[in-house]
Amino acid sequence: KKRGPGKVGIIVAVVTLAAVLALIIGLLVWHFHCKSDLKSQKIYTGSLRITNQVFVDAYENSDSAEFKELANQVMAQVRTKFKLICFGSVIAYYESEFAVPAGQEAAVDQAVNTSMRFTQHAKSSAEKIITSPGFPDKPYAPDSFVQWQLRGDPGHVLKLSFDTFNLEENCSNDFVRVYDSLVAVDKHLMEEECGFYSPSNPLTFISSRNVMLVTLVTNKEENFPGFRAQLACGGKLSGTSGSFKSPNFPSYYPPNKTCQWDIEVPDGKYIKLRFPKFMVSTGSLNHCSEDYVQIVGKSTLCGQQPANTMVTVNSNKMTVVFKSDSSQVDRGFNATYEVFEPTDPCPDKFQCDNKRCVNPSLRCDGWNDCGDSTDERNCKCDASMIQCRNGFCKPMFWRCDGVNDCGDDTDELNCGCKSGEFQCKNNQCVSEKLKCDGNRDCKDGSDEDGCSRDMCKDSTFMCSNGKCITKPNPMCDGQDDCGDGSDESNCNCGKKAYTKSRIVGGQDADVSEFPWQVSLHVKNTPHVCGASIISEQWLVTAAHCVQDDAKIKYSQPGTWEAYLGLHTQKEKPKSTKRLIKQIIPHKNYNSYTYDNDIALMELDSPVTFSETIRPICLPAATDVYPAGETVTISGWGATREGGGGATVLQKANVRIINSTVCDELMSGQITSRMTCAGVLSGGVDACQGDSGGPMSIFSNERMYLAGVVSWGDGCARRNKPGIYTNVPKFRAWIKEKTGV
Ligand code: 4AZ
Repeated sequence: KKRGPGKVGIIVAVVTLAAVLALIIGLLVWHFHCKSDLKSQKIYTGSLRITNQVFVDAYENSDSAEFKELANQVMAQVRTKFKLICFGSVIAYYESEFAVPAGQEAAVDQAVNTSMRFTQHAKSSAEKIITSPGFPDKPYAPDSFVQWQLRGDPGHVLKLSFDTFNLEENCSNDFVRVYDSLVAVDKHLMEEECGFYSPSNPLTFISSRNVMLVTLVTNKEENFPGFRAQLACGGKLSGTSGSFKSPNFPSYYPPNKTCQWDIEVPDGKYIKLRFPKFMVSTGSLNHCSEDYVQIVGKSTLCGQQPANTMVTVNSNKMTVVFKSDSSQVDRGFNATYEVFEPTDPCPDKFQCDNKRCVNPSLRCDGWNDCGDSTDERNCKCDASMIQCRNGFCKPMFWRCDGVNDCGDDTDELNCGCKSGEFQCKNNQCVSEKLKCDGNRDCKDGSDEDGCSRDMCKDSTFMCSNGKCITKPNPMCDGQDDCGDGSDESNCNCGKKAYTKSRIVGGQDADVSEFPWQVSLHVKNTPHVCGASIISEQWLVTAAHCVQDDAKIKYSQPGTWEAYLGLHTQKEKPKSTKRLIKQIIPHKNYNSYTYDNDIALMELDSPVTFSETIRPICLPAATDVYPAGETVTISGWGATREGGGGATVLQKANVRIINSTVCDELMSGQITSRMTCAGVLSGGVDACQGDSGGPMSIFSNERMYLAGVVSWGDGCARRNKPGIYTNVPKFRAWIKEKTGV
């Protein structure tokens, strides 16, 4: 007989059922309600404008009393309603953090630990630089989040330039974001960037207000060097002395930059501003309307200024504004300021007549440090200096170099000549080989006095076949006096179209004054190098002009176009253009020492000589140029070191410098294949872009190619002559390669 469940059994079953039901309901409630409440953490950021408030620096610090007071006011406003009065406002940025999901605390901990925050206020005079952590010594860290909050003064905008930017290529791995805001609000995202940007084309951002946020996010994979960025320049300077410089100095400043420095020194003092280096592009117009430094109310400077250019103001305040436009840039400047007492403008210094102050040790050192030579007047010279009669002291190694350095010839008196040299009656030294060669190599012609040559005695010309011609001026008179044509050969060369008779320190050449001058361009680009016409189809240039670099195959004839008969670069379309058929660099050219810096270019078709296109004469292999001889350099190169090229062909006269003296000045780098020429006190020289062009010497009513512009230590620096390839040394090589 089956027994039914007892009373107790029923109660147990009901309770169990109720418990199970409660559990299920509980689980369902937890699942659908409580569980869905455990949201992942979210941080909301945003901003709101607080009107009718003026920003004070203390608001940057959330612990400050000012911040707390404003925050309380805002909370009160938000609770009631917004008041919209729009003059003077403060923008408040906020972040709201929400709960972290259970079980994910560790991950959040890690995220928080690897994140960093930086705050910069672009206020002081120094340029603000931000770099990715570890830059430049090591790559940025993996799995990191870094942010930089950048602030400027109220009313200013921020300009941030990344001069180095090298992140992983894939932006979904590592990236930098730049926000036009202090918080990472998508609406204000200016750009997300990854990969590489060349320093010559830096990433630049300009904010619309005085704040900016930069974030760097990286993941586990591959870490790259990172970035460096700079905030804009300028600021307020005070104290009794200080310094500032143009952005990136001594590297090139960026285009479109304006910086302002406001200097204020103690009351009652005046300010003296000094520019140890000053190179600000004058652009094509050559006046200070493009890039400049303005000392407000006093003067505006541009171009290349002499070292230590000074400006003083008779006030304890000075404002200096630097401005660059969108064209050509240069290296900029560094500047120092100091106070001076109105009653003593040159404390512990020598005061020049032009009001400059120079170190007393610079007095009577042979250099014009004042700019007006007053530091070199009335000097008592020590043993290492030449005592000039006119009271100047000059370095001893300038003695007897053929150059009148004293200005009154004292340094060139009583000079004995070296072995292999002949002393002219005027004390000049010329090579022994030049004696009795038929040319007046001494300025007084004394090298031709008393010559008793058996051959061609009393003759006017010696032919290549040895015949002596006695008729006056047999050369190039249209008659073959020699019988071998040597008196009529090469009659087109070296003649200027004008009978009257950028280079640094030069002047515009006359039209057709240098009809052998060629402008070499890499196709469709501006002038690169100079060259000289030596025949209808051949040019001489420098070997260093035709060396390949990473970007351009300068050694390939197809790279080049030659412009002949050109006066200004603007006339390029009107001038005679030739392509190049063949380039022959000297096989012993040494790119480290610039030895044998000469090359030949064959034109694709011959040119017809004219008033504007003519060859220069080639010198004889035996020609030697005595120190002190005047030579002419020409070219469209830079008109100052680091500056831009000239538009109109420039010319300048310089003088041959004794090779031994030159070798000393150039630290032993001069070979016998080089000739030095210049003005040792500085200011006149060939420069970048003149390379390959001619150094011409006037002799026998013609111009001869004495040298090819080759190299130098900067341009127009004192005691740093220009170095030229010694063309006579290559006469036979030119004949061998071209037949000319
Ligand atoms: C140049 O860079 C260069 N001062 C040419 C000549 C000189 C200097 C530099 C001589 O092509």
